[in-house]
Amino acid sequence: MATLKELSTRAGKFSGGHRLCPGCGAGIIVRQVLAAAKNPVVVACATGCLEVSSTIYPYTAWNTSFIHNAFENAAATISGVEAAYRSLKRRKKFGLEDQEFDFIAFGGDGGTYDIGFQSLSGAMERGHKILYICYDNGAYMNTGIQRSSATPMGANTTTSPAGKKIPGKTQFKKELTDVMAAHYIPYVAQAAPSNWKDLTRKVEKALSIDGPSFINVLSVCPRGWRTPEEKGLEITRTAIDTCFWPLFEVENGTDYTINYKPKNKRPIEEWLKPQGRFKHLFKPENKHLIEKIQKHIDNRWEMLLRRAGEID
Ligand SMILES: Cc1ncc(C[n+]2csc(CCOP(=O)(O)OP(=O)(O)O)c2C)c(N)n1
Ligand code: SF4
Repeated sequence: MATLKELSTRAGKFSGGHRLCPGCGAGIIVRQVLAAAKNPVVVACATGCLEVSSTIYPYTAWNTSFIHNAFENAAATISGVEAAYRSLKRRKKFGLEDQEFDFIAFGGDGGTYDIGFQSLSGAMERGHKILYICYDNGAYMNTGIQRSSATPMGANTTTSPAGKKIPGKTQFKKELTDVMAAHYIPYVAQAAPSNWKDLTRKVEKALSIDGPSFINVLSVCPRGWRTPEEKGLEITRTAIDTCFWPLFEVENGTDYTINYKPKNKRPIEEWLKPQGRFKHLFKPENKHLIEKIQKHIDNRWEMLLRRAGEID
């Protein structure tokens, strides 16, 4: 793994001065991901908070090549760029035969789990040498906190408003990391910026593979989660310690590894409590929902442990 010194020299690929909210996870994730890339990077970015806040004309926070495309096709765009690069390299055009690039797409959960899913699935299945990073903040934050298929059960969003009719979102979150593993691509992982060494190692591994890779990264959104802006990484750690967001990787679709096993798995209340979007769950009439969420988390954690061969 690159040393801290090396990482710090590469950190300038995404500069400060962008207009993401204070405490937003997306900027922290992009800096960590780009620092882990040792080659020049070509980025494609789906519409969303990351893109609109970092590319306000005539300014840009990206010291990389950068393509903004439609909301739904970051993966298609970056796979086209990669294919064009391979073709030019083969034909020895523009001196590209001596130059390596890393091709990375970024998308929020709306642009990845939902609207960009078909282009992501297609690009992965075709086998391009690209890395897709989803920064998952669990809602369409940029357009006003609408629920996505990544929104956790019980979350209060503008399209799953907690009130008399419903107690927040009624469905469990789609587990996209597992869905991506089911593409049987070389490398899929789940990570978080609080565990930066783990994230850095995963990005390095993904970029070293001659084929497609996908990393799903938990991204705090103080505005949508209704959390204090300085508490982001602490809350992210709680997601990992409660097993709401396990850190794991999957090679070639079947080879699961758990990268972090909490010594004492914390109760899911500790993840829900600090977030205003789950406030209503702590009313007596919603107690059963917390129990339901806990059961779901426990089952899922057990399933992961089983897949990783940690239990029978
Ligand atoms: C096809 C299409 N539908 C809707 C929009 C409007 N839109 C722009 S950003 C956005 C939300 C993005 O959410 P997400 O991908 O989760 O990223 P975040 O804003 O949370 O970072 C939406 C709905 C659009 N640009 N294109
Ligand atoms: S709304 Fe959320 S995701 Fe968007 S910039 Fe602000 S903190 Fe980041």
